[in-house]
Amino acid sequence: MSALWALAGNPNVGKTSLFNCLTGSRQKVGNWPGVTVERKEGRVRTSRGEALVVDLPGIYGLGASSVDEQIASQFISEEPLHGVILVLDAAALERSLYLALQVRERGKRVLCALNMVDMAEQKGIRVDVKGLEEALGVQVVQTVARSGRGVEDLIRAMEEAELASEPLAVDYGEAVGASLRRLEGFLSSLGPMPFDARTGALMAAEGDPRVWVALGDRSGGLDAVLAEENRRLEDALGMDLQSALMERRWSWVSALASRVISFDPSFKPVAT
Ligand code: GDP
Ligand code: K
Ligand code: MG
Repeated sequence: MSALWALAGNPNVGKTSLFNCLTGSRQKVGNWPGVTVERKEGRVRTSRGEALVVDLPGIYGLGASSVDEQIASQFISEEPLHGVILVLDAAALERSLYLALQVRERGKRVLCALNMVDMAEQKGIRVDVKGLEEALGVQVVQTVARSGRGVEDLIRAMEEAELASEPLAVDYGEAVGASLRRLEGFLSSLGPMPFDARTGALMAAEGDPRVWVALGDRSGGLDAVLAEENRRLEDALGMDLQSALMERRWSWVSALASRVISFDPSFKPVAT
């Protein structure tokens, strides 16, 4: 069986362009089950055989608040993936990093395509690729999907990269960290779930309805546990768990962005 990869990222970062570069004409186009959202899959020839790549709808996070998010995050969560090719926009990197954090936080194996490096160069933006790799625990390949630059490197990385599956550990601080651990403990006590307890705790904290669906009639106590944690955090931080989680993630993202993005000091914008 060929290795299955998901191609994921924000809207308009070049996923479909990259998909076309990777698969050429070896594509199959259809719809996602039950909806009229286009589903593309294609085959990539590698030196080790073949890989199957699925082009996912563009998303900003792994929630379930739109059909696109439901399709993409369910695919990433539930399919037996070899890895996720996460497409990042080098010219608007900060926005891309929230999704990267979320996917890595769930312990998914990720290979990053830092796309649009031509646009970044034109704007005098430099990205510290090594720093990005270390912070996310991923390999980063620079690409220009419009011209095909870097695509051979990406295919080689799909064959050879040792992708970390250890979940990224974000420091949420004492209060939020403790709430997440209690939620995790509660979920573990309910018996087997389709995702690990840490992922379940994060999803429950985000209000992702799929946790409630997965737990079915075992979900009874979850609302009470969440209400209790929200009360604690309102007292300690003045916000509920979901807001605290988002705030901490955005500050993690913006700290990382300011470490790895810089501007070429000799850059002069071209007069138009
Ligand atoms: P998707 O929404 O993520 O699937 O993005 P698309 O592949 O549809 O690309 C969005 C737009 O960006 C299109 O106009 C592409 O031609 C363009 N594009 C994609 N990759 C690159 C790139 O690396 N550099 C530049 N300059 N444009 C790109
Ligand atoms: K598009
Ligand atoms: Mg697309």
